[in-house]
Amino acid sequence: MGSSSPGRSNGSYDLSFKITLVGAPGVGKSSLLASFISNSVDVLPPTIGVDFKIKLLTVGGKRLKLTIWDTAGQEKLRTLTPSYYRGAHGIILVYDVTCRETFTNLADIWAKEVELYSTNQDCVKMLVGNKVDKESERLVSREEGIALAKELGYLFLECSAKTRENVEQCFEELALKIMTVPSLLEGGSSTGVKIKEPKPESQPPPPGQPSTPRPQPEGDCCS
Ligand SMILES: Nc1nc2c(ncn2[C@@H]2O[C@H](COP(=O)(O)OP(=O)(O)O)[C@@H](O)[C@H]2O)c(=O)[nH]1
Ligand SMILES: [Mg+2]
Repeated sequence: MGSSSPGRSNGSYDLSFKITLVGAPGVGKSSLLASFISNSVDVLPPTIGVDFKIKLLTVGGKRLKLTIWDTAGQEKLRTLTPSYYRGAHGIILVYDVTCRETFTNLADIWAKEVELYSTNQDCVKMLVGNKVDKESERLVSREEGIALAKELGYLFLECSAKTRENVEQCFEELALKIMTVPSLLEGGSSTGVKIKEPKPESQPPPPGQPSTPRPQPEGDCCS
């Protein structure tokens, strides 16, 4: 991961940020990323191996390079490794507004993982409720989302990867917030300032290699 220092070699961007997407299987993480990257949400192949995509965009007058890490299906067994979180400037925690379990899991599981593994102390987090196009099937209210985000100290947005409603705003608002955090702009993020030691058994596998599953697989209520 490149640092956030300005003036990278090819001069095509001012700042480089790593953003990680997490959340239960089926909430629409890959769709959200595809929607943001390509402006289309065609049927996606299953994610295999470590997956990240790069998008260049201008936010707040700065040319940004966003490297966005998607989980590679490991979230089904909750085997995300520290490499997903290491050096992240921003983390988007996604739930499905039509699946309550994905919302309760965020506070119980994913927010704790994020706290454990994110190496940038001031890493910006955002709670995102996806699939708002399915309004008639909604089971998590906007107010509940706002309340949880407030409790956790996260940014909050609702969006639809399908209609693209608020998709760009998710990434732009996150990037704008990152740009207000001096410690995230001072470089050094490429190595990460470790504030907590990851669990010894949770070292990341090489890309494409499966990691050792933890017990208690999480069910997928949304697919
Ligand atoms: N209606 C609707 N379906 C969505 C949306 N986002 C994702 N999906 C669907 O939800 C399913 C899971 O999406 P996927 O991106 O694979 O979820 P992931 O496991 O979190 O990466 C797929 O069938 C998607 O087409 C959305 O905003 N609205
Ligand atoms: Mg996926």
